[in-house]
Amino acid sequence: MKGIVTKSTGSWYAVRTEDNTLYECRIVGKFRLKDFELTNPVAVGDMVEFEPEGSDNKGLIRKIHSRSNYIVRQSPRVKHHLHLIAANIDQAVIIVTIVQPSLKPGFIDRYLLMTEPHDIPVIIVFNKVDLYDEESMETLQYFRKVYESIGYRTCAVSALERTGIESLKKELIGKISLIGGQSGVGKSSLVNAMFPDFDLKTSQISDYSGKGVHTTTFAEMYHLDGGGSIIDTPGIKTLTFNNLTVMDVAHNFREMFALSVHCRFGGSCTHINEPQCAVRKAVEEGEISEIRYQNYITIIDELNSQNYWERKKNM
Ligand SMILES: Nc1nc2c(ncn2[C@@H]2O[C@H](COP(=O)(O)OP(=O)(O)OP(=O)(O)O)[C@@H](O)[C@H]2O)c(=O)[nH]1
Ligand SMILES: [Mg+2]
Ligand SMILES: [Zn+2]
Repeated sequence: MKGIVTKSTGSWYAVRTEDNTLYECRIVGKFRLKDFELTNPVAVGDMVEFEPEGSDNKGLIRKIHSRSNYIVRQSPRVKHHLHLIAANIDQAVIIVTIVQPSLKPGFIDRYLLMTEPHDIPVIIVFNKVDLYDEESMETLQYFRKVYESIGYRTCAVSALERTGIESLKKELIGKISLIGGQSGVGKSSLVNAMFPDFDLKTSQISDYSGKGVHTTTFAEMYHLDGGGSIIDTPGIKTLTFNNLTVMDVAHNFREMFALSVHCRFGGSCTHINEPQCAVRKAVEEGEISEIRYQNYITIIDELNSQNYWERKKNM
């Protein structure tokens, strides 16, 4: 039988067939992605073939159909494993907020390193605008400009006061959208504001410390009445990238990659200290955002020191 994976807990998977029957499926055997082992071989959004077992809607996944794209991160638990977040999506909606919790420097850029390799369209949503003071509003305008100038859609909303909710909802109908972001930014609240029927669990303001408590623990797909679906995901604390090379990072900061044809070393320039680097020149001249470049450098430094320790260990 054929179905789509709508929930992944790591030990079992909910699979929905075309006639809307839900099966609880297991998987046997090891699956890999490139050279990495996966903590969860099957992702929400995967199309699978499974064999029903017994009579109580249980099943065994036999085959995963090839994916049009996927979002993958370094496993937060096992360093050299990868964790699939979702597959076969039409767009990623990155939810952030300037306050409560405050926006982690570089978080958006790190998230974009998961969507860019597959050219997945992105909407960056700034939530909780009801809480922003004048300074936060300025920060909001600044970030919106940075990301819109390099071609990402952005919007500012409040799940609490329902600001901007209807226009965001329009962007989601008919598409498969991944909803991602730090914990506590209001991912589930926003989904509830747009689609009250889902009634997703959210954390209460009273037990919410400002840090994020991981109210959503598994990725889960919800079907939209008007067509399409959304995938609510657990909050992310940190994103690191031992699955990427320095060049992968360089090629997936889109405005830098676009300029690299003018670098002396072209597509192999890392834009750090090579001579005649068009990217560094553009940063100096204000054409590339200083903050994007700083975040880029931080990620490259992280990878280089990781590689250094790996080499030491293997000597
Ligand atoms: N003031 C304000 N609070 C909000 C808004 N949206 C969400 N919240 C609050 O933020 C807290 C976290 O909301 P959730 O929807 O559970 O956040 P989440 O991103 O799904 O969190 P995880 O599931 O842990 O990743 C809750 O206390 C919400 O009431 C908003 O627009 N304004
Ligand atoms: Mg949630
Ligand atoms: Zn360069």
